[in-house]
Amino acid sequence: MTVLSLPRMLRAGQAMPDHVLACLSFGNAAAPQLAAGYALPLPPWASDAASTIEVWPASGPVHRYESHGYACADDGQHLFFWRIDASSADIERAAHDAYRDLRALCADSGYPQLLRIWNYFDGVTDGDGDDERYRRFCVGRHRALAEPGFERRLPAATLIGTRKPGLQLYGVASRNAGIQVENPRQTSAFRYPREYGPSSPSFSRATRYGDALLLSGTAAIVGHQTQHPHQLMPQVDAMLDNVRTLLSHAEGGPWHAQSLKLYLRDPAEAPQVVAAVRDVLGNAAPLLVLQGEVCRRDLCVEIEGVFERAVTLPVSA
Ligand code: 3EB
Repeated sequence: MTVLSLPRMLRAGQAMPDHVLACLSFGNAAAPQLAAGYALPLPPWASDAASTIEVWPASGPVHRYESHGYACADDGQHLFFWRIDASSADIERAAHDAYRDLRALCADSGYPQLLRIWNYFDGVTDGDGDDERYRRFCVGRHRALAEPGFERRLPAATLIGTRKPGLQLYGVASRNAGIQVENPRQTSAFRYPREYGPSSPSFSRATRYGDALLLSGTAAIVGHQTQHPHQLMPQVDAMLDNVRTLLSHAEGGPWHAQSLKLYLRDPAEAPQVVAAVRDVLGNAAPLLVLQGEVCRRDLCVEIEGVFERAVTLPVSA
């Protein structure tokens, strides 16, 4: 098993790794101009967060190229891919084409295993009933991915609404498969019932890969139902219960948080939410708070994270 160098949050001035697959900055004009740098339209909450970048270290020299409409970076072990579709007006089509091209990219590049994917686009909950943009996105994504057995190898994912138009998609693929993890407290998203749209959302709750557990965007959904609609702090508790359940259910633990991202509709609410997250997941991991919309109107908050297998230190005599 090759080891994935986990993404790290770096503050301005902190040393960069020698080789880098990608650097992500978050909605801030002041972000350093970096090679392999990508900007996400997600305003960070605090000024220290504004100078934070997410760095994906590479295991060695990086090959950069464009293929199938994606900007690609690979180090021989893992492939980082990135794409912006400026036109997201027909979001079903944009999603279909982006995922169709991603499948072709993964197959052709020798990195057939999708581990983790992030999806960001505007107006996620605009439109009513089956015309809602999130539901149209799910239809397009499902149409591009569906084939026998695909629900047993879905990547972990995040999907968040932005205010900037366009579909932005990035993630990482590998040569070796990860292990799909579902949450016993939640209906698998790919089995959500018809009331949530014509096609179910194609993602897993987490991917376990070597010493890493890549946790998908997790909200206050138990079974398939939103808990405490529109109520922030009760949703935070339900969301953290979901995370706790998944962490204890995923084999190979105990797992500890390595980096966390929290998405809030209203970042002014961050302090109390951050305190609740710290109570459950500890103080050690960097936690980035970003402004974004969860894909159900009644959901206020979502969390994602990278977790690592706890290392047992040898006891010195
Ligand atoms: C949920 O559990 C909340 O459609 O890719 C979280 C992560 C959510 C990913 C996606 C949706 C997605 O249904 C929303």
